[in-house]
Parts: sequence; structure tokens; C-alpha cells
Amino acid sequence: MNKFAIGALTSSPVIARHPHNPVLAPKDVPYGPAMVFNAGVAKVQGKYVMVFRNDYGDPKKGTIEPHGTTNLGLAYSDDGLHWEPQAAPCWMWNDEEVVRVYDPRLTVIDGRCYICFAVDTKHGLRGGIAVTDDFSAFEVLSLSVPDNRNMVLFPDRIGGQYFRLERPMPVYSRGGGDRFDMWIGDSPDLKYWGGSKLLLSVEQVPFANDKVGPGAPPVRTDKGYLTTFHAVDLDCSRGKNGWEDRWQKRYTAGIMLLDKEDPSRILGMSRTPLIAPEAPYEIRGGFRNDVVFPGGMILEESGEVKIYYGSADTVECMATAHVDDLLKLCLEGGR
Ligand code: BMA
Repeated sequence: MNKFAIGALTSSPVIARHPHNPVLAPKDVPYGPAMVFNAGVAKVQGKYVMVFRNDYGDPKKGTIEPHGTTNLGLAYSDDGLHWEPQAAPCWMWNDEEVVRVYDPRLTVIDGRCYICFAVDTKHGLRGGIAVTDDFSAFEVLSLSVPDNRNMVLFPDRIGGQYFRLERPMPVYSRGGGDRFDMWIGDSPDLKYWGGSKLLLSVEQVPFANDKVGPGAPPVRTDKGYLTTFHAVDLDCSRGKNGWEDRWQKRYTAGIMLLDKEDPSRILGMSRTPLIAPEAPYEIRGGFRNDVVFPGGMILEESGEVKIYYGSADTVECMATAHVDDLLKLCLEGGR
């Protein structure tokens, strides 16, 4: 143990992992990915749609294929639980400059589906926003400068502006290594972004010591925008924990509530994780164990919240909670 280590973490009792987890695994996908994870999920005209990340390799040999082979897959569902993956990936961006597109996040605004994504390019890692009407053609609306990613859009315009959460990677100015925080910015048209403000720093999250950033896109409730975030802690005493020789990080999901009129104002945050890696598919046998990465959140009319998350960078899972319990968690500070 090193002296900065966070130690054991457990999930909030308000969360129920679905007994059918994982809801999507490599074996369900017809074109042979080795990992299927970090999906964005939206409800579009009553049907659930999922855009997920495919990575390739050989779990038995513990080898992964070069990054360039990552692509995005598509699945539909009538109930948000049983998913039908389509026969082929939906987006492989063929461009001289682009290495791979990954970690999609979906937000429906005024009836159109927007997708935020990370894109590795030959000149740096960028965050992008595209719009799609059919999940086969993607019109790219904006790309950040390097280094930025984990962008998510709010479902509404607020005071006439669009808003996004993002996680730039300020390596030099934060003391070297990882020390990445969550920022918020706004735009009149989804193309030109400004008004950047620090929203949540690593130091504010008791279960992080490495980085914090957006998770699933925020959902609107009568109390404000409810949003998950990813929180990472590093413990140098950790060793091999997946396919790689060394994996010393743990990714948990946190939850907070942002003001409806001014989303750069945090109204409350759970000081304990919403989901910490505990289930067998989160802690064993994956590419990177101890990774829970929320990417989709749907608020149903019944008050049920479905939270989709990548597990061990290998499969896609779902957990549910009641919206009132999540709001209470944020406003009362945790557990
Ligand atoms: C980050 C991203 C995520 C991934 C996580 C854990 O840097 O690559 O897509 O889930 O690491 O490996």
C-alpha cells in the first residue's frame, strides 16, 4: 500500500446490478471483437439504441490488436435489456489523419441524436461531436484541439446555449502524470465552444486520486441535471490485473446534481461511489479489471434510472436505481 492509496470501496446500496449482466458481450457480436464496452445509449422514438466500442485481440494469449482496429458497433433493443447487435460496425472513420474513434456518448436534443466521441489522430487525441439520423452516416460538427475527451452533451439548451462536460488532460500544469479534472463549456451552435469553467476537480472527490471526468450524458430531473462521472484512483502497489503486465488503476462511477439554470453549479455530490467494481465481471477475467465506466443513463417515466457501464473494458453492463434515491444521494452526500 502506498500512503496515498484510497483503499477498499463499495457501491451504493441504492444501485441494483441487473441479474442478466453483462447485457452485451463479445460473444453476442457477430464480427468477432474481443472487447465490447463503454457504450453510449439513448431512447429514440421509444426504441433503445446503443453505440458501443469494439476492440480486438486474443484473450487467451492476452494480446490486443493495434489501436487502429477499434471501431463502433450498433445495437437496438425494445426494453433496454435485450440487445440485438447489427451485422457490421456502424462507424469506421476512414481518414488519413484518424487512427480510431471510440467511447461514444449519445444525447438526443430536439429529436436528433448527437454522438460525442474520442478520436485518436496522428497529431493527438481529440474530442468530437457528430450528429446522425440513421446511425450509418455521421456528420462531424466539431473537434477539439488535443488533448481532450470524454465529452458529453446536455439534453437541452440552457439560456439559448448548448452545454457539454469534458475532460482535458493538462499534463504539465498539474504536476506531471495524470491529474485530470472535469470541465464545462457552452456553445451557440455545437461547433464553436467557449465559456470553459472548471466543474469538478480530483481533490473534491474523496474516492479519486488520479482523474475525474464525465460519464453518461446528464439527464434532466425536476431538481436539476443528474449526472454520473468516472473517478480514478491509482495504487502503485497494484500489479497485474488483466491482460497487461501491470494495471494499477481502478475506475468507479460517481454521481452529482447540477443546477438547472446554471449547470456549472454543483448542487450536490455523493462523497462515496455510486458503483465501485465488485461483481465478478468487473473484477476478474477482463482486459483491465476493476474498471466501471458509465456511458449511458436513461430516466424512465416510472422513475427508474437505467445506467449502462463498461465493465473491465471487456463487456457492457446495466444497473438500475430509482431517481429519487439518486437525488437523495447527491443532496445528502452519499451511501
Ligand atoms: C481510459 C480510456 C477508457 C478506458 C479506461 C480504462 O484511458 O481508454 O476508454 O475504459 O482508460 O482502461
